[in-house]
Amino acid sequence: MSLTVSNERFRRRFTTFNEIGATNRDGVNRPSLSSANQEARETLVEWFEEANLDVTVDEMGNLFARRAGANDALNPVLIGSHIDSQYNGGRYDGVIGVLGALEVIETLNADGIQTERPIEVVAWSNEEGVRFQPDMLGSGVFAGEFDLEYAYTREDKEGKTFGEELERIGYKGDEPCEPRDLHCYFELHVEQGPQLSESGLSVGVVGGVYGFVWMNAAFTGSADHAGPTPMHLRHDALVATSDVIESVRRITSTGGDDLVGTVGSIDVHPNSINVIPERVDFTLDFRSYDNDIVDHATEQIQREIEHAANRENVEMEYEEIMRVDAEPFDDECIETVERAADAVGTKYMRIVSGAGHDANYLNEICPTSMIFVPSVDGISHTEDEYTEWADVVRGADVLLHAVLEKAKTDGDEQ
Ligand code: HGY
Ligand code: MN
Ligand code: MN
Repeated sequence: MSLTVSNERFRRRFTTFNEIGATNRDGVNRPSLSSANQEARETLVEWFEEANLDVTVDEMGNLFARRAGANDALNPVLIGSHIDSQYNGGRYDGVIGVLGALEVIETLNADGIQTERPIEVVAWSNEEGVRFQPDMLGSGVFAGEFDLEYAYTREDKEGKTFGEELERIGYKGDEPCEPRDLHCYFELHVEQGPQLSESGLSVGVVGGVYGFVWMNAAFTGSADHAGPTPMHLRHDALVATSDVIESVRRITSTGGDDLVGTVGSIDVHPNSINVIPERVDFTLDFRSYDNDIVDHATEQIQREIEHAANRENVEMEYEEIMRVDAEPFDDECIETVERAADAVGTKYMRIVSGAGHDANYLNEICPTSMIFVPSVDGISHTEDEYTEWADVVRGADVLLHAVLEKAKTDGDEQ
């Protein structure tokens, strides 16, 4: 029987951790840098220290916990994910990747296994991008995609900045947040889509992540009385917005088989039943594994915004807040995950991720791959997100064996 993680210890930690910020519908509410996120960080640091890991906090609040290797000068194997959540999100998204990585360490400790290479567990800041856009901000600064000042000035809807909130919760660390030598990066995560659930398989070996673009857009018309104002005199920001929302479906229906588009957030001002909407702010999210398809959809939606503004004679604004390219993960790391799945004795399928992950950015600075476990009915980013516990444990076992393969060295590798 190959080495396996402790089901009991892992489940106990998962249950305890998800009591933090728990909602009354079995979800969690631990948005980035919230007090619940602070409590989650404190719990994680406590568990890292109990596992005799050397904990560091970097300038973006990314948490690193290091286990020395026999040859500690070698580049580390990095494993982890994120612990910030959606507003009223699921208990598995991100969490199983961080607690699964910690469970790998606990298993090595319990079995007295000394790896050649050091191993580091990471919990990235601000992966979800719901409170502070863009998403994957902590790993993005670490990989050199965004500079620190840009990240610190990102504001939430109440005008609070990322830097202030990081300071407030006490996780604005001194460790530089910048690229450094890593041997490789693995991330265990729930699939958040229907493929594994439909296939009946427990493990997805992730070959890459969709490229995607996020945009903020706004229309400004004229507020006026909903009663006496004749229709031909109106400049209704919400009518222009509804034209654009309708065009998202038109673009995705013709833009490419895997193209998806979403308007997820919309704010209407003054949002009053008998006032013609003066201003509407809304977001756009387009994704595909083909970068040209994402670029084409971006051009099309910009045209739709311009046409809608002209038709309704309102002012328009839009800005691209992030664009990450689809890039295949490292073949060697992918094959390591496949061998690890074989070692665990579980069937798997190759899969591409429609959801963004910190691995998108790690893939730019070191060999990277991911391990997926099924989301029941593909549901995620809601309190109904669910994964069978046996699948979570199997995913952690695959992570354990991928780490064991990569953390030993043959000869003079660095
Ligand atoms: O948007 C995403 O795919 C991720 O949850 N940040
Ligand atoms: Mn996630
Ligand atoms: Mn997510």
